Amino acid sequence: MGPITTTLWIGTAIMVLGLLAFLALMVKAPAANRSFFSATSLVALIAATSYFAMATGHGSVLIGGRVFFFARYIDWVFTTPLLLLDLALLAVPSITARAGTVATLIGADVYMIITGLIAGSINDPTKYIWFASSTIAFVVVLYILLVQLFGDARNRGGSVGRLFGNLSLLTLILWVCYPIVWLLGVEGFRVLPLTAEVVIFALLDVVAKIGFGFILLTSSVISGREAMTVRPATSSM
Ligand code: RET
Repeated sequence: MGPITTTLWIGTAIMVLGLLAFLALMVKAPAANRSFFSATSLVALIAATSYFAMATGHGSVLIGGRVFFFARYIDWVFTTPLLLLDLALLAVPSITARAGTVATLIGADVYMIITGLIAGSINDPTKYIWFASSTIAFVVVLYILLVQLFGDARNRGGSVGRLFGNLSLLTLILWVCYPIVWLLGVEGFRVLPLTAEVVIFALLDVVAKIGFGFILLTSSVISGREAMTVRPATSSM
């Protein structure tokens, strides 16, 4: 088994373990905070599925002699909106009160991944037009997250504001790495060999999904060890 397949199997195992840990944490969680556990567990499940597909050779195709892991984008198109939903649920007491903002956030995010998928599957220079479109949508996502939702979270004050601050900073740092690795990797300028790209994406995916999930779900705000201040509007969704 080569280093790429080994990495993909390790990725699968970590995502499955993360899923089991999140489900175990959900059992003890206050009912009002269950949405965070369901959304984050679904992120781990989808990632485990995608890594399994890639490890077994069913998540990639050859395009002009280069391996293209299309399964990543199927993963990201579902998991990045779910991660953003976690952050939005944290920032606003009721998602419905910010329905327009959250819809724009998730719409821009889905556009970012779909245009990224097209960019990744093209072998001529028009791919950079798709890359640029994707990047513009990424800037919109970051703006809504770091300016609009951050403002909402700060207004909620205390530990919710602090948790949102930490998680959105982690999100900013990790998510910015994705287009950079993509550009340096085999989809872009080929500075990184495929093995390095697969390893770096696996590390990013584990921290952005499982690391993020642990920080969120074990926080006193969400796990219920603190007087409940977060009430996602699950009943009105
Ligand atoms: C692509 C290439 C085109 C330009 C941009 C990209 C951004 C991808 C991002 C992915 C985030 C993934 C996460 C996954 C799992 O947790 C599609 C690489 C802007 C931001 C966080």
